[in-house]
Amino acid sequence: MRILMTGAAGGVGTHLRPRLAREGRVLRLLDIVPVEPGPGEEAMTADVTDPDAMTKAMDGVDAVLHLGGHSLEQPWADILQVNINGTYVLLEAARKAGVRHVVMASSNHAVGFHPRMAEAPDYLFPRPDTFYGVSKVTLEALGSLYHDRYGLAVTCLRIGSCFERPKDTRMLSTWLSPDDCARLVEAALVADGFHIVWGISANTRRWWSLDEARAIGYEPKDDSEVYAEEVIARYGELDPGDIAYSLLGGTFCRPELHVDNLGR
Ligand code: 15L
Repeated sequence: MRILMTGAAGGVGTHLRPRLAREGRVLRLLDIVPVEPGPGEEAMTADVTDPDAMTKAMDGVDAVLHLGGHSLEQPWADILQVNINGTYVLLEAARKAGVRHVVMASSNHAVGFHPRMAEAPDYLFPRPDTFYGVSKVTLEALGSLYHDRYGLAVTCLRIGSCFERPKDTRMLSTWLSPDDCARLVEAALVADGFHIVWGISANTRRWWSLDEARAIGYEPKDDSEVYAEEVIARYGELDPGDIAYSLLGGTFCRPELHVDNLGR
């Protein structure tokens, strides 16, 4: 089995590479910056918005894991080209190559302006908090289209915060451990149909449902609670009046994230 991983040099890609390694599996690592392949890996330096390069990248591929694109807020033109057009180019190349399964990194920021709730349901209606969030809504919409129109199996992961450990108090709720991320990706890589699932660990303080992710076979094993004492001692409890606590997207919802303030 050959899996094409876009955005392989990024944070999530770097966590996943060793965790997705399997006997008989080849990971084709694609990124805009060069990546050094290890055993069981092959690498390709390419831009996801380049249709010819993406056609080549799909050759002999059974499944795609799309992590490429901007992972934070950027000016509209960059989001449009890299995240939105890049996802279209990728899906189009996958369809033409007859790739069966596509797993894509969406984000909690697709729904970031929803108020925090005890357990937000799966398939929560889009309420993006940034242009970046809009691009994740579009990614989900494109995935839905390519499933319904062309029959691709597509799973979109509304990832919370995928880091080695929670970096602040909000992440006690939104954390996805790298090991659980790999478990979720493994389940998604063989899921049929179209799904949008939350990408979080089994955090005691989680704000989001795990039902749909469990329905495709994800069994999270980690819980951020083991870090709670240390994180709270350092950062304190979340202030209920703060956007970081009252809205799902946290600080991405802050007015100062307006694109005029991004230095361009
Ligand atoms: C995301 O979508 C970002 O890519 C990541 O850097 C984190 O900030 C994460 O969301 C989050 O909400 O913690």
